[in-house]
Amino acid sequence: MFGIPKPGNAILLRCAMDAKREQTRRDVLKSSLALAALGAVGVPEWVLPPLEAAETAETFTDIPANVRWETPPDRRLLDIRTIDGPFTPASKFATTQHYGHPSIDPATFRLKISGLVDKPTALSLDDLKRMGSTDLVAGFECSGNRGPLNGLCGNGRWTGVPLRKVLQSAGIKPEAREFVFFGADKGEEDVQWRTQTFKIDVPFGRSLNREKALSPDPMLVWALNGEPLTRHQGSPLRLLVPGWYGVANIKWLSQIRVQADAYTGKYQTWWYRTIKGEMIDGELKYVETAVTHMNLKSFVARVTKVEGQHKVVGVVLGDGTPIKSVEVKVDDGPWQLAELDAATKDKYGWRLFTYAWNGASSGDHVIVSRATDTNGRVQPTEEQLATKKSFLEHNAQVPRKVRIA
Ligand SMILES: Nc1nc2c(c(=O)[nH]1)N[C@H]1C(S)=C(S)[C@@H](COP(=O)(O)O)O[C@H]1N2
Ligand SMILES: [Mo]
Repeated sequence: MFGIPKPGNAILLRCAMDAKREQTRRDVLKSSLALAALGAVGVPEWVLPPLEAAETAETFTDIPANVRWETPPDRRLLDIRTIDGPFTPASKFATTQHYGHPSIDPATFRLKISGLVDKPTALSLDDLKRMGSTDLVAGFECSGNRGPLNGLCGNGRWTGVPLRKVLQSAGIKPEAREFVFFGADKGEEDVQWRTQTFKIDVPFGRSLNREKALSPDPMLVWALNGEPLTRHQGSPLRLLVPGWYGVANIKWLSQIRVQADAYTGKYQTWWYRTIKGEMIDGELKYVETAVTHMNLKSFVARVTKVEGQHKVVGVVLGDGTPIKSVEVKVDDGPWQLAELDAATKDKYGWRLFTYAWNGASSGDHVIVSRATDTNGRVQPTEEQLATKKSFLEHNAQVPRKVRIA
C-alpha cells in the first residue's frame, strides 16, 4: 500500500552498523534554538518552530521523489520532514482503512451497545458528551508503519469519554469476556469453513478482552485537536486505545457487542498478527501473536541547517512506558545522547527529540537513532528483527541517508 517499500525492497535499508557498539555519553549539546526558547520565557517551550527563513532542509536520499503522499479519496501519509509542532493537524493526519469511508450524520448517529449487558442501549453523541469529556494526548501509529518513510503516524489531542464509563452505564454481566467494536464500514469477504468458502458482507470489527475494555485508558472520542473528527478520522465517533497500534482505534464506531465467545473476524485473527521466529528451548519456533501495544520506535524526521549549525529532529513512539533516552549516531561515530523535547512529555504522546550535529561535512551520510525506555527495552536493529516474517510491528532503527549540501 501507498508505495511503502516491502521488506526486501532495495530502498528498505539494512542496518550497516558494527555488531560491537561502543556507547559514549557526553553532555547533551543544546541547540541554539532550544536555548533561545528557554531563555525567552523562562520555561521549556516547544523547540521546533516551523522551518524558519534562515533554515534550510538537507536532502534525505532514501525518500524517493515520487512517493504518493496522498491517494485520494481516503489515504494519506504524513511527510515526516514537515513535522513542525507537537500535534499533527487533522489536515495532515495519516489515514488508512480497509473498506472506504462511510458518511454518518452526527445528528442521527446512535452508538448501540448490546449482548451481555443489563440494559441494551443506543446513545446519541450528546448522551455520550453528557457522561463526561476528557482530553488525552496520544501518539498514533499504524502497525504497518515502517522506514524509511514512517509516514503512518501522528500525534493528537483527543477528546472523549472513558470507554468503561459508557460500558458500566449499560451494566456488564459477569460472564462477559469479549467486547467487539464494529465500524459502520463493511465489505464482502470470503469466509472459509472447512472446504467451503462463503461470500459474506461483514463490518470492520475488532475486539478487546474484558480486562482491557474495562481498564481506565480506552476512550470513545469525538474530537481531534479540539475539532470534531473528520470523516478521515472516523466521524462522529471512534475508539481510542492509547499506547496500542492504530488498528485498535475503530473508526465510525457504530456498535459494541458484549459476548462470551472470542471474536474471530478477519482483521482480528488473521490480518493483524505478527509471525516471528523465537528460540524456545534451544529450537527456532515460529510464534504468531496479536498486534496490540506499540513497540518502542524512533526515527530521524528532518535535518536542517541554520546559521551554519546542523540540527536533527526526530520522533519517538511507544506504548506509554517512559522514555529513558534517545541516542543518535552519524556514520561510524559513537552513539550520542539526543535531547527529548519538553513540550512533548505526555505519557501516551509521541516524544520529539533534537540533536545538534556539529561539524556535518558536505556529502552523503547515514544518521540513525535508537530509543531506550525505562523498562530497559532498546529499539532493535534490522538484524534483530530478521526472524520476523510479517511486516507489521516493524520498529527497527532507521539508518537515514542524508546528503549535506
Ligand atoms: N472502522 C474502521 N476502523 C479502522 C480501520 C478500518 O478499516 N475501519 N482501520 C484501522 C487501522 S489499520 C488504522 S492504522 C487506523 C487508521 O486511523 P487514521 O485513518 O485516523 O490514521 O484506523 C483503524 N480503524
Ligand atoms: Mo493500520
